Amino acid sequence: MINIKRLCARIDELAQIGRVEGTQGVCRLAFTEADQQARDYIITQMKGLGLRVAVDRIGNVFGTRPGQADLPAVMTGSHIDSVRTGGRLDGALGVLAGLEVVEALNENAIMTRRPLTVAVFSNEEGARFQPDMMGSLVFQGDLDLQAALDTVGIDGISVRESLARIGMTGAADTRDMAVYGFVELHIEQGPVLETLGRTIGIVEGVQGISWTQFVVEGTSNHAGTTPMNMRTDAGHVATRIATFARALAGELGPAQLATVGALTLYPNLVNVVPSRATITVDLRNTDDASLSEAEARLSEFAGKAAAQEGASLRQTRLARFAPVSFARHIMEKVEQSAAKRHLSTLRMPSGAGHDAQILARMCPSGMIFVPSVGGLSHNVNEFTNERDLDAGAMVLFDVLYDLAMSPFGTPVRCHSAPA
Ligand code: HGY
Ligand code: MN
Ligand code: MN
Repeated sequence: MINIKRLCARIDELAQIGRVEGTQGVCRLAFTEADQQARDYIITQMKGLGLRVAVDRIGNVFGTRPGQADLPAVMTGSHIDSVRTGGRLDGALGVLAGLEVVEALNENAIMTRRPLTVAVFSNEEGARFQPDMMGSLVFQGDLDLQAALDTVGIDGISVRESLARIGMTGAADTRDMAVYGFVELHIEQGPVLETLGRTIGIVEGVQGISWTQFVVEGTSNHAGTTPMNMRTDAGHVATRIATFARALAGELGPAQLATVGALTLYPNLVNVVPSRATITVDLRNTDDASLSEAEARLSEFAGKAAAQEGASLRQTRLARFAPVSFARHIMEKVEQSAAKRHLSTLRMPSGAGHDAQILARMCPSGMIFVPSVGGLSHNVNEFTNERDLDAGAMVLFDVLYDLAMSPFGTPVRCHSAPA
């Protein structure tokens, strides 16, 4: 049913929007022109497939194919925003494979019992505006729309202002959209499937995520005339925090990850002792208690390092997600489809955050992974070979079809209902 050439053609077309010159990668930071152009491309594709399109006030896009019965829809999808050095598949694969499933159903004149919705969630990456998974959090209900719109990004502009600048004028109120189940196809973004020679990842859940920003305020001074014992060097404090975070991951064992992704100094000049340093630390762990221990130790160390230097310190939690487990019956459907298609599988956790972990708060959710060549992602050279893309899309078709033909299933909580 899946036409892999057609799917790859859409992946190529979408990858032209925000393409990083001279590479296969993309830069489509959330709520930028490129992000909006990508949104417009998907909406055009959805309309071409006969889907009923709704765009909500944070820019989430929902394309719905009607079913025989007016029941809660089965939903698939992902995101089209990217990091600055993004690959062409991160998020895009999940959205475009969802459209491919719709086209395959159209071509074969199959009417599923339940409606099928393909979703594009805004600002999954959280690279420009934190937290990540912002669009799906607003849809699910755990992030207030106005709070999201008021969020100021790393470039000092609010989400509201950015949406106005790109002319994104979604107005649909999707708070009561009931979802029967959510399944997201995504590249693994890590080395595990490739290393073990498996094709399909049966994702058991998503590890916990903690993002913290530290702002250290010291005193700018002359690099040549200021004795070492008379400095309040914000940069020195920040680099100690970075070194501690790395050592902490080593001490807490292989499940603990620590990344310093952003570090800016002010005035950032060769001969000036920095007066301000801004540093972010991304901590992840499959175990929530260990993640909390890592957060506490990092925070304590940062406070001590700043005090020893006579500097002030401001800590801001930019994102915090507890580990999430996916629905057993969806994992089983992924496993059954892969077995029927003689595809090798591996049950595994997700290292990366995904919209599916937010949808899991409101309906049974699951994910399908396909291998990333070299384990590369958040890198313009991100790549998955066509055979694996085809396998992932076929398994997605099977699972969505199975769910969409199901008349039964656990009642889903519309997020506007009490938790
Ligand atoms: O950070 C993440 O894990 C995801 O790519 N937003
Ligand atoms: Mn992603
Ligand atoms: Mn990503």
